[in-house]
Amino acid sequence: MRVSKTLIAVGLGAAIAATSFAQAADKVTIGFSQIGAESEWRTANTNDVKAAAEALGIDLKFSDAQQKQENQIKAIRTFIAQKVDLIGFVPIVETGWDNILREAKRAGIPVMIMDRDLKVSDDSLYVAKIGTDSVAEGRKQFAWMDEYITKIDRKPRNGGDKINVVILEGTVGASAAVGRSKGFNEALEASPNKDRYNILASQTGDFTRAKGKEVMESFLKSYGNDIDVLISQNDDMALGAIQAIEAAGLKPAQDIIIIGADAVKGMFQAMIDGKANATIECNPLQGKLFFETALKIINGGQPDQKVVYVDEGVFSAEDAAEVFPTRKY
Ligand code: GYE
Repeated sequence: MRVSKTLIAVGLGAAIAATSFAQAADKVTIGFSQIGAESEWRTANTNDVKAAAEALGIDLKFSDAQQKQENQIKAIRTFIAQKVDLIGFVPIVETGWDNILREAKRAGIPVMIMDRDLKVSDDSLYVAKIGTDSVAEGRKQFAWMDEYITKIDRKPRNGGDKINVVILEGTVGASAAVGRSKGFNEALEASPNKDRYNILASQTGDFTRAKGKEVMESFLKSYGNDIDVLISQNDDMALGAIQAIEAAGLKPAQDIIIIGADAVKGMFQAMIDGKANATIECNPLQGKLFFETALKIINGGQPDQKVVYVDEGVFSAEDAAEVFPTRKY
């Protein structure tokens, strides 16, 4: 029975169409809890999840948690009651998953994680994870900033002796925020240029454009002409911050160097328009690998690797126009 599920799921559309009604009813069912729609990245991720499931003939039960962990826990509980073949979810924050994952384990339903990392007391509570390496992304944000400051021989705007940096953090407790902060701070501490930087402020903008704008407005009010660099833990917050910077009569990408994360189209456009300097790629197209791995697990196999981090690049204003036509999200 398990084997025939794979054949149906990975078979061509025509093969699925040709199966009997009984076989079609035997489709693999996967429950997936997404965190919401906070960013352009997330929209691309959701679209990719839905398209990948459809391409593999999977019956996807998709649930949107509207940025609330409690909604994710409820959705997972519902999937358990529905006896789905596998549960997938994006952990909105790192902690607080032990109990619900134990419930899934007791019910014999395998769980897979997508995108963000989580911390559980027992790693056997999930079978596989497909995601992105946020610590590496934070390190790359520092490295790009440091090289660029050196390259253009940037001097502090306020005439002082430190390059002043503000940071827009992502959702509090989310691995994508925790990891990016960790990577950035580690790289800063380890840098021979450490002393040329001063972190003026670091605050959450919840990964949204609106919050990014709002928090940047307050940074500008407090630190006015001191700010040299904005490190934004995603592109959407950077795009909101650009509006605040322009409204304050400053030139984004010049007065304030802007470095984001995600590499979404909106940020490419901002770089092409000369309003942002760089973005560290975070690839949301994880659906195909995720569901192929899920099918393997459902049919009694093992994932090739328990944790897979997808490949990611770095893009700057210099190559934005050339790369833009090849971008998929
Ligand atoms: O960077 C951000 C999103 O978890 C990696 O979440 C993801 C982050 C992404 O909303 O834009």
